[in-house]
Amino acid sequence: MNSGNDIDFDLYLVTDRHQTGGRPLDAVVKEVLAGGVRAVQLRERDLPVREALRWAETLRSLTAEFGARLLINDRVDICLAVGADGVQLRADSLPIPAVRKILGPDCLIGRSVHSASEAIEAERAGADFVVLGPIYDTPSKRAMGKPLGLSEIRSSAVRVAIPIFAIGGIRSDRIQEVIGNGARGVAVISALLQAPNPREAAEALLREIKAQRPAATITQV
Ligand code: 3NM
Repeated sequence: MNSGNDIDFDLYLVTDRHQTGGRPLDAVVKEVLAGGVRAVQLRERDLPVREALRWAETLRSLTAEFGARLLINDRVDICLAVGADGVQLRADSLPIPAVRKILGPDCLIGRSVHSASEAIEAERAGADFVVLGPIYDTPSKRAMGKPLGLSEIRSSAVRVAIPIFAIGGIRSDRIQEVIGNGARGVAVISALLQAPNPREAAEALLREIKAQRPAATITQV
């Protein structure tokens, strides 16, 4: 069973400081937050733990300033140390029930999944939401093989009650179809971090999500 934690965001920024075009990550994240994004995942997987902790502290202050959620990829210890809102778990992370015991009922647990069956498993294990991808081709995930396509969102959405965030190659012109196929929202790296104007890019993505949400229905497979 999941904890029943409400998810209060539709657009989820995932960080990658190598994709900011040389701009400091914190400056770009601040612009994205100013544009209305209410959830950020720290995902700097190539960093030693102490440097990751420093980024977590920086992003904790920034997200707090904007009333936004901060989630930490994989590292439950960093989440606790900086008072983040939750973690984003991978297949090789600690299992969800163990993380729930450590972090308690109120923390957000997101699970990254690559199929409808993994989404079902994540929900059963107690995840609050899943991030499903890669939906489209994306340079950051080519190693993972073929994109899943919209049908995997559809088959997941009819099988799980927790929110699904689509990831992988999401741009504003793709929001309509991912939400139309049952995603609650989207998670992005390049659409925000590579944008020449990250604040405007965030506003545009949020506008598109808001335009689609009232019409969003879950199509039966
Ligand atoms: N996870 P962009 S795809 C971090 O499929 C990540 O689990 C994925 O980057 C998954 O928004 C992905 O630039 C990369 O396509 C997302």
